[in-house]
Amino acid sequence: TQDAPWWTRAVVYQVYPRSFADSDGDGVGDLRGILGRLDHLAELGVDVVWLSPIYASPQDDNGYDISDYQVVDPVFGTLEDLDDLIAALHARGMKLVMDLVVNHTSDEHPWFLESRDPASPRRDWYWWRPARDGMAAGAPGAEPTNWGSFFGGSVWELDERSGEYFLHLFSRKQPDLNWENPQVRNAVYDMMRWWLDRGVDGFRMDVINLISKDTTLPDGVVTGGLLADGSASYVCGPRIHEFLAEMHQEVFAGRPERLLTVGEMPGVTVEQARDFTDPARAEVDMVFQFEHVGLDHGPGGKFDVRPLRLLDLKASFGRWQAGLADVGWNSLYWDNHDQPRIVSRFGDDGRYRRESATMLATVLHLHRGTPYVYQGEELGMTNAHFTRFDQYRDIETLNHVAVARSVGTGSDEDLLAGIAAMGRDNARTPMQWDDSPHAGFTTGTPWLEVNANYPSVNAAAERADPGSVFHHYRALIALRHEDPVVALGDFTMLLPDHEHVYAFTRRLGDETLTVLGNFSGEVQDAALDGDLGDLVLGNYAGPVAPALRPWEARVYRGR
Ligand code: ISL
Repeated sequence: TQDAPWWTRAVVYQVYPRSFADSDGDGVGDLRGILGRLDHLAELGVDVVWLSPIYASPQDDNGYDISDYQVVDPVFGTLEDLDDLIAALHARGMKLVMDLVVNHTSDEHPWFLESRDPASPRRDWYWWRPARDGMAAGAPGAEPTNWGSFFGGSVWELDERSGEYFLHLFSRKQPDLNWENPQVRNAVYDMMRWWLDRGVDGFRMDVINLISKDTTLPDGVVTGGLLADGSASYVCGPRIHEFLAEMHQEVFAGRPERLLTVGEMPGVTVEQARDFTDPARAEVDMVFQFEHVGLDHGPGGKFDVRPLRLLDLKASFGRWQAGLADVGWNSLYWDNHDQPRIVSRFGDDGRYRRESATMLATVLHLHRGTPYVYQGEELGMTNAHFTRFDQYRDIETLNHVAVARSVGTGSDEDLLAGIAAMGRDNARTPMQWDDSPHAGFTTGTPWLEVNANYPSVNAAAERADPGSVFHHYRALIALRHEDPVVALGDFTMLLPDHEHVYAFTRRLGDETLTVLGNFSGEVQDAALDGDLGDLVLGNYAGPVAPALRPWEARVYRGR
């Protein structure tokens, strides 16, 4: 167990800089704001900070549309601020992982601006295609393929200048880079080496399994509506393993320090993830998979919400634990800047907010894999509970509403219910530091409304209460640091058919941890045979009852 990589014992904390802490009163979080809050992270005990994009950007998708990879956007500060952040984290024994967004750039990146000229040597750096055979550019249905984009509408945008279309899997301001071109790949690798030389400790790679496309660009099958799902042509495309192995070789191999790489991979299967994270193949250390965050999506997609069935969650996590048991490694997450708040989603953000948030944390963190905590999750922050369209800012949500209205599906009431449950702004409301105006996030006007519950749900209150969500996260992180069974023990699912209780063991040598979580607001019997040992962690005070109380979590250690 001594030679297992350091990140098996580590917990990563994601900072979404726009919403973390604002030092200059412009209503948008910034790097100096983060620097002022490092005590919070140190007290929590996390090992790594993953910083969402702070690069120069028109902010069409809050920084996931980059116009210069080597410049810090003035809204977040300066390169000097970032150097200071790296140094301050390192001084406290923490690492910094940067977001790497290289499936696409901004349409305002100089590479794309040059590429718009058909005679430019950079023309081939993006995916330019003429209108469909025999059709006039701009005519309805003349797009080179019938694929729909992640953010609504076609993936193709016509550029009047050349009369050709460019591909964008996300917004029209996020043109896809052409990874077939070796110059593109080398430019990306140069940029990555430049950041590593500056002292960053790894990368979280945005939609990295979408970078290789089927170059024949075939139409997809239209199932409902006008546009098709083109994902078969770009999810884990033909050259994806080759590109990631090349990146590893060019950027990471031979570096003296052991870095951390995590690939965000929508649509990845467990079999594919095993290959991506097999150390012998040297591609990435771990991936973010999406199965468990799709379990409450209906046939109409993410905004067509249905209740979670616990058996589906167990089946899914169980397969990932088994599939990556001997080869590869899991990442573990409930929340990030794209997902609704877990306590509102799979827990109870009212009466049992504290209990359900701590139960969900316990179950997740004690799986085998590296846990990720998204800012505010450690406080039990909830969904925004917005009631009006004009409270939302996210491009995905706004485009979804526009598309639904243009095709006339759904009442306003249904639309509001869908985005209130699933919209990405739920995760993006400002961090709740204390009960002062705007939750202590800013002295100005926050770019997105602060959650109305900040007077009671905030970091100051959580830190002052030993039974809080915050102190439970601290205890879970400390347990991972202290007890090797958490990092490296084998996983066995128990009670796979119980509809409300999640139960499993972790075993290493002669030690066994047994974890129980009640996924309901009712008392549940979870009869497990034998002596489970000592209770090492729970989320209820006082004597242990025979049955599990609402949203109760227990961790036993036996030998
Ligand atoms: O949240 C989603 C929409 O339902 C996902 O499809 C999300 O767009 C996908 O996980 C990719 O996310 C990443 O790339 C996007 C960016 O908008 C997200 O914030 C980022 O995490 C494009 O760069």
